[in-house]
Amino acid sequence: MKPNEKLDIRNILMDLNKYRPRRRGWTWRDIKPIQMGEFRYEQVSQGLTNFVPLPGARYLNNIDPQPDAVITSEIASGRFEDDIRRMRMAAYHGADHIMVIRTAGQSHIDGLLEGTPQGVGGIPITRKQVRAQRKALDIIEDEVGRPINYHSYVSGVAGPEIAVMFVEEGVNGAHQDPQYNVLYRNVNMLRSYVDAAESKKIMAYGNMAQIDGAHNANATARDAWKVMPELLVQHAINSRMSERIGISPDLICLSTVPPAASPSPDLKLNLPYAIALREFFDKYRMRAQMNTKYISSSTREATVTHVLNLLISRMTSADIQSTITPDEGRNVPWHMYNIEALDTAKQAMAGLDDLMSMIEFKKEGYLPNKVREIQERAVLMLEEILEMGGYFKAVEEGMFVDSGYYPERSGDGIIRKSEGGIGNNTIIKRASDYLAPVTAHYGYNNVEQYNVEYINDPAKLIDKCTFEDPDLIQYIDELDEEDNVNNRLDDNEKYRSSSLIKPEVQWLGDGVITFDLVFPVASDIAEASALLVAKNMGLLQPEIIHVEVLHPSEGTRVQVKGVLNFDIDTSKIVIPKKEKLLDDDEITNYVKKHKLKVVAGTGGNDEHSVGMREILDIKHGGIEKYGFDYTYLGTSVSIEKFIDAAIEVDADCVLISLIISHDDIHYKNMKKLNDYAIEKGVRDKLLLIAGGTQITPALARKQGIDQGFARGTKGKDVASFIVKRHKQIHES
Ligand code: Z98
Repeated sequence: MKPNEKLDIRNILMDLNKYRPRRRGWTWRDIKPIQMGEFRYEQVSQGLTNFVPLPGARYLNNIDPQPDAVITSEIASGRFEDDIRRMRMAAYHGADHIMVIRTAGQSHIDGLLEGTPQGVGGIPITRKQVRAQRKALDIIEDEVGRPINYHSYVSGVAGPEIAVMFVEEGVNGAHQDPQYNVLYRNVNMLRSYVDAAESKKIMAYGNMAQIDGAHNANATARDAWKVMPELLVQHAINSRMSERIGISPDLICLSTVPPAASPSPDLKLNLPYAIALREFFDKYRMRAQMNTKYISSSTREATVTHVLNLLISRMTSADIQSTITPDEGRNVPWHMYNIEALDTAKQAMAGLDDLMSMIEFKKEGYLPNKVREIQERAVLMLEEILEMGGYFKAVEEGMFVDSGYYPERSGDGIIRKSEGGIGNNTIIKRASDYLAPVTAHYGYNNVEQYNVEYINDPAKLIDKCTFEDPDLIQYIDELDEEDNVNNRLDDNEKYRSSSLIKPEVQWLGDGVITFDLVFPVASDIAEASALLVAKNMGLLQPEIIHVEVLHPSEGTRVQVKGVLNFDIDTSKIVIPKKEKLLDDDEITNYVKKHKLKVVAGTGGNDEHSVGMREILDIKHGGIEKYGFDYTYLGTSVSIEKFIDAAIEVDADCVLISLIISHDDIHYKNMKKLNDYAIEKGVRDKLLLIAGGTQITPALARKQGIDQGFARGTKGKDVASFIVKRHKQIHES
């Protein structure tokens, strides 16, 4: 695949029955310090072959340092075929852990689903869907040049069946934690632990990474920061069980979330917790999820929480860094939020590279005292659980997700009965001659009664099982005639195979757009007005997705979404031709021959000089390299001074950088520049060029200057333009 080619979903679906995964098991990043451009990075991994760098990287030769931690993108649009395209976007932005959220209620389904029905809040996890996504990820990982881990959930009443299917299909990681079933899905406790034993054994065989479910306690508890001691207990129960069953400690990942979020004193609460956790569980891996409990629909707020959490990840450790934030608060899992969150992690982690080689934690005082206190509370809780008669008894007594700070108790913990819940009474004791001729099976299997040679390899009794011979797998295609991927692809085929497009947020052709408005009124009137705007714009299904008070009476910001009901025919669009640039030698020879001179600076009250230096300095490929003689006037230069200086040094061209755009000041200054050059009688022999992020070239020319250069301009664009225009004027 080339970056400019689209993934063909129909092609991925073709011959899926013959697809075989390339590998089993989890892959960590290949971590090694790298010199990248001008900078040395310590906490980094190998770079990508194809990638989309951070926006600011354009000033740094488009470097794209990849952090040491595996980076997760959680994806769940309800249609797996659209999620495949999003996975590709995510991989280009640095995700190598694609976690697929499953559809609401699947944890209560006692068996595997087949086909590819459309999901709600996630996608139905089925063999066909898993296979198609793993196959697509093979293509995507070749493109980016890095293995990508594929992940979903092995909890719920079909845990062991799903675990088997995952190992068969090359799924690389999964959530597995019986406590999740018990507390949040009310699945019977005994059944959950029996299933977990089997599931973990299978995951261990498949070298899958396991993520536990402790983080759900702080998402559920009323005062999340009070649940810290319990979180340690939950991690202990699941990780110890997993290791005893055979999962390698290197693949046991503790799902940790900083329990509090600003405006609470974030670091004071979360840092001691993170240290307490890492000290107790140093042989396991940390999967750092961000706090999702205290976020609203503000993506900005979510991003700040995410960055503070990333700081904790950098100060302690994170082997897997999650990037879920803006989606979770809005419940709108859209492409752009996946990508925003990935960029947030990438940017913050690169920015915080090697932090701990420069600072250290205090060895006395608040921090170590608090760490110790959390650990002591956790140990006390575990001791009380043992005294009570063990885990099941403790759950019956409501010991978990109680909002008191242990040993304080509020009496609002989740209570489950050993005899209750989904799947109660479904455990059948194995008969004394029980036999399951399969690879990776928990508990006794009596193989020696049949063939003592196969005691460690029971599948040999039937030659092979599906783990050794994938041809034995029953691949079932679509079962539902209506609700399947073929129909969905047919429905929006025109957006795949014609020149028609529509904007989208999550599904091809969904037509959803969003926009921001500010009204000078209180929020209730602003919301109603925003809906009226959407209606008058012709949008279908208008909805308010976010409201922020700028001032109780002076202003309200409203974000609106709606659906466009027309297509855009790209074959009818006239795309402005890109200016063909002269080659380097031609520019250099001309500049030298004519001894071209330039005066440059940032105009008006503008202090932003980075962009201008990029255009001028030889180091960044600026015009200096072509032999231009330039006079740099500095920042906040008056408009008159540009022209006066040009006259003084007999320059051929003025370069003015205008970043600030409030009240169109950038355009006003361009006009002023042109007027003053005319007034001074030098307009004919002086080229006037403006640059800045908010400049539209056509609007710049309208102010009378020769050209405007917008975001992304390089020195060569400017140099080539000056030479061409100079030639036109002087050689025609
Ligand atoms: C996350 N976005 O962790 P159903 N098993 C465990 C879980 O933690 C979860 C599930 C299963 C969060 C999601 N976790 C929270 C141990 C969910 C999900 O199908 O929703 O019940 O399973 O990344």
